[in-house]
Amino acid sequence: MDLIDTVVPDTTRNEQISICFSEDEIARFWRDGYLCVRQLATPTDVAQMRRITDLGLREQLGPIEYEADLHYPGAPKSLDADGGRTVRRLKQALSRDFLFTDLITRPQVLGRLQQLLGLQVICPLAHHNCIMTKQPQFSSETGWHQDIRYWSFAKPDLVNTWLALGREYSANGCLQVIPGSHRVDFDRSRFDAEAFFRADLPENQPLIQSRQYVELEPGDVLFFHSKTLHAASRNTTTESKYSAVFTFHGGDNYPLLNTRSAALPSLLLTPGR
Ligand SMILES: O=C(O)CCC(=O)C(=O)O
Repeated sequence: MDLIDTVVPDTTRNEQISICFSEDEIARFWRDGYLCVRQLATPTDVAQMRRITDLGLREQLGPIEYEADLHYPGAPKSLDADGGRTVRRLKQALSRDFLFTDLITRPQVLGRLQQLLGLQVICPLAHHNCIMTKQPQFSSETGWHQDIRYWSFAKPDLVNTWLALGREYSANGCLQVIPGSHRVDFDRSRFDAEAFFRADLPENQPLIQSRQYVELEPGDVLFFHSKTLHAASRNTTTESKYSAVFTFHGGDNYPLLNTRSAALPSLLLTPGR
């Protein structure tokens, strides 16, 4: 197995990034349910995270979620089928290298999360905390959903960060989001049995047509609310797409006992460097 080089933090670029959102950016986040910050991670961060990802994929270092586990459209039918070992997520990213903790506790990230969630920011290890991979041949299509559908918290107010480790654009399955959808109180009937927002319902069409493709460059971070409807298509290019994804909530929120959200501990974030 390869050893990964010790990380030498490179702050040359991201120190130029402000440590907080402007008032206008905060207003836009709450209006739209998402906001991108460009170049929040440095090229050195991105290169090192890609090395960690390559190693995890090459050595199949668990815990791993395979495309075949989820049966989304386009996924291999089973782990034994052609492409059955196509990885969807390298889980527990925070345990794979300290660099991920370093990144989320930097003032440029933690400061922004505090503006959205309050002074105490908590990162549940049970959700996201992964490197998502979208591989050309066997990637799948993720239908419209709110992340809160998977989770059980006292309040549905969590914020995700999605860090691009390469270019993300429509052909390789970048995220698509529906602005303002986190503010809508949807009737349950607008979702299917698996809590996907139904693309076949006429009443859902206006919202789906208002979708925005979130194009990202390496090092860009998308902040989005756990109720923001989002989806992604397959990767139709010849290159894999990698993104490091984490979720956070404030100190006034907590996972409900005996649920998957409480199955692992959480990290209370304190400022790093
Ligand atoms: O990249 C994708 O397919 C979307 C992933 C996603 O939204 C999720 O797993 O919650």
